[in-house]
Amino acid sequence: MSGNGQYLGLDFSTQQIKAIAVDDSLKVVTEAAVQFDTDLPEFRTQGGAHQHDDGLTVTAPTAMWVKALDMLLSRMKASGFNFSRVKALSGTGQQHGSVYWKTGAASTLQHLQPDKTLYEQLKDSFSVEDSPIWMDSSTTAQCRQLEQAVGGAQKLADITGSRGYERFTANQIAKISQNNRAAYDNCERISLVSSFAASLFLGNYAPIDHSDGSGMNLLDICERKWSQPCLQACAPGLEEKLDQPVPSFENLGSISAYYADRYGFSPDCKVITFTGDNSGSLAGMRLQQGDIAVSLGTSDTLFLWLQQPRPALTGHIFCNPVDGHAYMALLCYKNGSLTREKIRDSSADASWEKFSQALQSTPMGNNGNVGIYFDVQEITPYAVGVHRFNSTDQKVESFPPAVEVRALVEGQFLAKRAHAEMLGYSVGCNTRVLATGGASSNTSILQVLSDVFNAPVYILDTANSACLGCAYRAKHGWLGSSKVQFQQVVQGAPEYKLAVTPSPNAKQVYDPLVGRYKRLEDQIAGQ
Ligand code: ADP
Ligand code: XUL
Repeated sequence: MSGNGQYLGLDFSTQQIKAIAVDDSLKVVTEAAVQFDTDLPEFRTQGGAHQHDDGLTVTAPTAMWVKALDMLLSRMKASGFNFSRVKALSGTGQQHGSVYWKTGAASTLQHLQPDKTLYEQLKDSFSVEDSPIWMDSSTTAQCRQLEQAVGGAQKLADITGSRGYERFTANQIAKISQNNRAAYDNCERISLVSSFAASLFLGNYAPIDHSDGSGMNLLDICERKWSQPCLQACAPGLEEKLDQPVPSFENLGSISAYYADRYGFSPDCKVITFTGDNSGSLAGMRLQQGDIAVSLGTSDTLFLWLQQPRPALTGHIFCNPVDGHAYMALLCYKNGSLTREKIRDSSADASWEKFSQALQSTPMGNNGNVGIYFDVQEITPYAVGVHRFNSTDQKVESFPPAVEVRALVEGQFLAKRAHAEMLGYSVGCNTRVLATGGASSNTSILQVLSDVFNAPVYILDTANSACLGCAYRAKHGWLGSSKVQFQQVVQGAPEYKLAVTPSPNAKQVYDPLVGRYKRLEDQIAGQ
């Protein structure tokens, strides 16, 4: 599997686009990025997005993403990157966002002229100029309509892996079809951000992949086909505008001649199906069955590899991006690092060191004291507020500082375990917890994580795991997904580091606490 070829991963994320190239041994050889707000100020985005006055609608200019790609590739060329060595490329996009290609745009894509930028040629190719993105929460009415049409929220989750969520694409498409019918009718193809980005490289419409397609409330995740009842409830003539979804590792064919002529790519460079950013991260973190990945960044996310999905009213099940028979679960928490910072400031003199000492000086299980700290409206579950309970489940107003710190961190990890178990996950003897994100540098926090899951915690230095994962996926797709498994392809990638192992008796303390935490959470979420 060695040689002198390279593989390129692209990431079309919320605030920037990035590229990472790896060589045949999966060593990173080049990184490049374009920041939307600062590199493309003419689009007037904040954090890559336009926040609308209703406080709910959030969009991003589609043509900005096109211009960003021109800039990214020009920068790489100017820095001397040799595109001719790239054997295959793949990529990710922020999930759920959608692109509306105007009637006739396919022809423009198929006849890209190398003496012009992509932006010059494609800027007028979209019937909706600003794409709805994942931060949007303006489609509650459409969510309820869709749930009702298929027989309720749990039924929609059983089919598509998630109940109706505002940011999910079906609800965004339904809103456009209801409120802006001319734009809907004048659109010949709807892409996700990921398949839109793949289309730019392919010079033709790229299909939506099963994994990112699972974030739409439209894909039947067991059949891996569009769900007819969901399509029909969403908007007229939708299947034609989506075309059929494909496995996330499919080789889509050679790159458009535009890139060979303009940047010196090999005409044989293959485009491997693009997917969602969380799916890309699963690949970048090289998650295996039994592993659990916890990202402790601005918000906390958790991914799982699942063999058997069990969709619930919280959390999401997606088709697995690297194995066509498996699934992944995703849980998203808004109250992550910012909440830990708040308690650090109020109970540990604004010092991570004191925060860590508080965790070390308090016992596992916190003498029965449990806390739920949702400073902002939480996604998992949909609840808000700070709630403290003593060992007899009585609500209390405050905890001593060290108890407060432990209650916060234990509560955050008990919540993750409880919700992961609801989605079909169970801690086994081979379970590894893979931690990443800013707070994974704190060993005391990792010790609580390890104890709550009764599993060793490993750390990864993968700030760009989604982008890197797509460089790995490009190699997998190029070698042929039917010939080699993804896990074999990434065998040589940099290893994880063991950070902590569970304390003796952790299982006895936390197994019963998970159920108790869930009961308390249900109590506050039902209020
Ligand atoms: P992003 O999601 O924006 O990529 P990062 O993964 O970089 O965020 O994480 C940033 C967060 O890491 C900060 O908000 C901070 O609270 C947290 N962090 C940094 N150092 C520590 C530490 N020693 N202990 C706990 N949390 C930390
Ligand atoms: C996942 C989600 C975000 C986006 C942007 O459901 O909405 O993680 O993918 O990163």
